[in-house]
Amino acid sequence: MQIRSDFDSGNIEVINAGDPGQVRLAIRKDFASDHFQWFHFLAEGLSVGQRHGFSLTNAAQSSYKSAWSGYQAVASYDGEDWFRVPTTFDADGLHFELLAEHSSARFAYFEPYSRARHARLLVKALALPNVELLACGSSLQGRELPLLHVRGTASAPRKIWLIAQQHPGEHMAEWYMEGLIERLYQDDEELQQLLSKADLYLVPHMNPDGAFLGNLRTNAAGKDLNRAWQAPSASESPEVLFVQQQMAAQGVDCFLDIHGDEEIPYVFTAGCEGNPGFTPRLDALEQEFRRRLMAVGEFQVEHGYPRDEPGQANLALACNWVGQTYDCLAYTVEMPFKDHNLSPDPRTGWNGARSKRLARDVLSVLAAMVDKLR
Ligand code: GEM
Ligand code: ZN
Repeated sequence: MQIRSDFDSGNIEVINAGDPGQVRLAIRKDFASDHFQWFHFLAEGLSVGQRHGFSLTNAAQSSYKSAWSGYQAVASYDGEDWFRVPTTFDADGLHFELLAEHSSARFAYFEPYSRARHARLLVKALALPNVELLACGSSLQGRELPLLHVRGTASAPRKIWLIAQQHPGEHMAEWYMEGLIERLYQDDEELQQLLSKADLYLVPHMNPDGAFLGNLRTNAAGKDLNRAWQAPSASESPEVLFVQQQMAAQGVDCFLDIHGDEEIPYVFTAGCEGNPGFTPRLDALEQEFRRRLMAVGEFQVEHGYPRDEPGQANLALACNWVGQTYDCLAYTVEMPFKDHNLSPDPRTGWNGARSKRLARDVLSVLAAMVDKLR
């Protein structure tokens, strides 16, 4: 059996692949960082009809080690259809198995969103008559950082920003952006309502270097971009610096930062309740957003991060920094690496398709709230 990870978002180290029933592997650390959790590899030379077992032997030392409990790895024979495989976790690592139906299979922490698919998504977006490439930043390793502008019809539009995948291993985030861009093709009544009052500013991927390198959390300088918003730098976090410069030039009336969460098996949001500038107006907007999203999509408010105490928010996080700086509705949207346990799908768990559907539902909520953003 051959194990490979020399490709876009690949991450694995082979310890011993001699026994196909017990292949011993390890997750490589993020580039220039001690974080690790994301994995993605290709196993070739499988014996069809035979059980193959894999162990990530260092999983118990990973960044979010408690998140492996209740988690199932994903596998795919064709790179398109991804499904969950029987998985257990103990002190010796994360163990998963596959009764092979083909001679090769990919395994990953979540359904990967590839650079090639990102390129196709941009072409699809820019084919729309009201979408332009407003600006293009550059990552540390020189990968493009496109900022798309979806022009509405208002003469003085509200400006709604969405950025995705600051944390490169959270691949559900660009799946979400694909769902949003595909919705723009539908041009339905809700979308017309939204675009009659607002323009959209989209950064489909904030951390292309980290994703290509197979990182979970950091960019090519080993920086967590979602801790860089108070003091971004050209040398260590140019991705954040670029977006802040564009925000200053365009303005912001609403902001969504799209992420994935390793631990909590639900879709949820984290808001700006701890910001010094948090007001009853923003609190009411946050509550209405959550109420409306619960009514239309896979979302809940019972499970999530602990709320920040008043004035105690970490303004180095994108959501808090943008909410404070622009006095606007700002949310971190979290999708699970596991499943949304209110509507579980045993075959796939949470996946790309459900991430895309969530984006459509959030657009419906924004359409209903656009008049209240200011
Ligand atoms: C999280 S955002 C954490 C927000 N926490 C509170 N209490 N508002 C991060 O960056 O750690 C997003 C993520 O990693 O997915
Ligand atoms: Zn994240």
